[in-house]
Amino acid sequence: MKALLVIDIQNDFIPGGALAVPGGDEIISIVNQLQPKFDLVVATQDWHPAQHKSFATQHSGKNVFDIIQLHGLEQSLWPDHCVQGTWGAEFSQELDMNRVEAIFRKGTNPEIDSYSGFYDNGHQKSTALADYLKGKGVREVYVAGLAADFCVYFTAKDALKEGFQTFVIEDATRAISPEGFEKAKEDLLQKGATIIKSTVVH
Ligand code: VGL
Ligand code: ZN
Repeated sequence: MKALLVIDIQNDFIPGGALAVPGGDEIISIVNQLQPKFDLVVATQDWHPAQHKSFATQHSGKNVFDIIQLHGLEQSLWPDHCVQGTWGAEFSQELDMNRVEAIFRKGTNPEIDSYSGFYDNGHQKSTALADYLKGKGVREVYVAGLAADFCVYFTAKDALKEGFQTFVIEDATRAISPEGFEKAKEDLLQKGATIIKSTVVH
């Protein structure tokens, strides 16, 4: 059983959104074409309360992209994004949601960020995604979506930790920082992931 994890293809992460990933819109048709090739498709949705502590606006004197310590963890500060119930938090209109069996929301605790679809950044609480996939008999997980150097990277890392054979579909993701993604890829390869192109998925 192989599953496609569609990570955070939300308005705020595509051009026109609050935390736009360059070229983020270019992956959507690829993700749509990939979906029928999988036994199971699930999506994640970054879903922050308005006062989320990953927002620079919640820290006086701090700027977007500053790095702070938050409850003992390094935290990059972001523009307000993916606020629950707003347009920016909605999935892109271009994304085909018909085959998506479940949506896992993350980043709902205002005190801690959650890049991975599986766990928060402190690995304290699970979203139940791992159990869900295991319950469906999934052994192979393919990761696509946004952003390559944050939520896709952390999701793939946790997928490996959970024992899934893990693939990152390189042309079905885009990075906030291309250099950041190069480092992320090295780390994922070293941990046992496979980086592939969408053309080899059948
Ligand atoms: C993400 C930064 C903040 C992502 C989410 O989806 O990669 N990045 N929140
Ligand atoms: Zn976020």
